Amino acid sequence: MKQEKILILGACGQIGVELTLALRARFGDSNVVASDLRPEVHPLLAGTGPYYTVDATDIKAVADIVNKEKITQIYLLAALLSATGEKMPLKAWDINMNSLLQVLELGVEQKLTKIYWPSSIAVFGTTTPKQDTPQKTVVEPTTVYGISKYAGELWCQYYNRRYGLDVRSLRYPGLISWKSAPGGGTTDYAVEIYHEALKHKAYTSFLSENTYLPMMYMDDAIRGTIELMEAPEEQIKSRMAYNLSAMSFSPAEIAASIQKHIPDFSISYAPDFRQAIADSWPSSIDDAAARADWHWKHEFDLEKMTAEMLQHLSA
Ligand code: NAD
Ligand code: AKB
Repeated sequence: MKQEKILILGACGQIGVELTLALRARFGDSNVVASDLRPEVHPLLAGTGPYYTVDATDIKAVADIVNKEKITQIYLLAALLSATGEKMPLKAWDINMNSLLQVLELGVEQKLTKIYWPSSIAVFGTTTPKQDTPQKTVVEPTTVYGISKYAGELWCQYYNRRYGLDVRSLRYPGLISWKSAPGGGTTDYAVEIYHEALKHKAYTSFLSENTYLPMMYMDDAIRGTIELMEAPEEQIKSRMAYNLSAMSFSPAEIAASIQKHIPDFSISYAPDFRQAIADSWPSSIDDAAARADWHWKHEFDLEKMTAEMLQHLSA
């Protein structure tokens, strides 16, 4: 069997760092080429394998790496997330859409075996059922980020139907990690709170007390991504992104779980522009299709995640 060689675009971000390390452990360091817009590789990736500085929207530069490194699969993670996207909507559209369209074209031209591109719960909007949001439902995103993700899902489905390109996608919830920092999303509070709890025993949340959002620990997200990518092709019945779920909690609930370890931790609330984004998203997600089609199963709930986050961040 031909050795697969993976290119990751956006490898220095919150997901990219951990996904690059996990894929390198699985396929060998030299078979996973990391790249990002950042001139310097992320410290956790330094010395672990090849790294290129490249703009994911510069298709010629990306194609040059694909040819030079004999790349067979691309994981496209470069994007502007929900909160940053609202500050610069046209730039977010440009980065999120053009990188995807060009990678899809490259996939066809270069006969890539697989492409991974993540979507988000941000595809859903205020007209979507809020609890246990189904895989297929009303989809009217209100943020530029959500619009780009939904349009992207349709493009992925189009390239699969029209050209047979094996492109796979997940609608991640908010991801919580200790190795790498989040990059400008609405769910970032659920990472910041652990850092502040350990440093200052206090946190001011930019989302209100009872704002419930779907969330997931990074270990589950990385395992789910690899399982999706390794599932036999006939199991992938949706070429729109799969809903993916693990837990749902509010700022008050994550604070209560931290107080079990740090009893004098206190939380206060000062909602900002991100509250409106959170209010437009589901509170919980129904991921029955992922569980049935390729046997997705999460491992971390809020209590298990809090124990791990505090242990790793205080080590
Ligand atoms: P991040 O912001 O932490 O990382 C994105 C990386 O892309 C950064 O290192 C940035 O330097 C890089 N980048 C930005 N523009 C680029 C460009 N033009 N060319 C090359 N690199 C560029 O984001 P993340 O959280 O790691 O997200 C990765 C993907 O997963 C994104 O598509 C995001 O929408 C999706 N996603 C993330 C979450 C989450 O909670 N982290 C949830 C849902 C979906
Ligand atoms: C964000 O908050 O923008 C991301 C996401 C849920 O897509 N974490």
